[in-house]
Amino acid sequence: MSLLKILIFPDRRLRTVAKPISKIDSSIVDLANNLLETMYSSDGIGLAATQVNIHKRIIAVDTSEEKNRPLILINPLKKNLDKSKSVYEEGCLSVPGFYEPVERNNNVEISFQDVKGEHLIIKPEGLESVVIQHEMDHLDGKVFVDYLSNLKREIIKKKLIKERTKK
Ligand code: QAP
Ligand code: CO
Repeated sequence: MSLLKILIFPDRRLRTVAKPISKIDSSIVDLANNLLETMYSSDGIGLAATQVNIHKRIIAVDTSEEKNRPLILINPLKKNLDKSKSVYEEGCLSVPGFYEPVERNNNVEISFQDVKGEHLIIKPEGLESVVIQHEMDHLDGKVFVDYLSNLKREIIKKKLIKERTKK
């Protein structure tokens, strides 16, 4: 296993649209394990391959209290079951130090493949649903700050660029 380096907003590489995974082989299983290891070691609850500069459609999520319920979604697709939405304070390992409210769908169905290549469908609830939708956005080159006002996004951008030059 290995720790992967996480891209920080406004890195342009976060805007890349990831490609579907056609063959789930041992290199994809390795990638899944590395995403989980990187997520846990950074105290994250979700991480998309895009964030570690690997542009394949795979995300890691674990919203359990004990951090013992790893979830890997390969080629995830979302269906909105109705129009109801809720607001949640979101963060992101690619936007360290910032949490802002974002509105997302409540009732979604996610179809995906697991690391064994099995096709599954889940209806996530609460925080898990929010995190899955947030991570799926990364695969399309979207970051949660895109939902904020231009002013808020520009302030966050400026602060993160300043942080970067300090290192
Ligand atoms: C996405 O984000 C998420 O700023 C996953 O200093 C998170 O795991 C969606 C993190 C919350 C909805 C709600 C952020 C760790 C982790 C930070 C994360 C930080 C250290 C973010
Ligand atoms: Co994120």
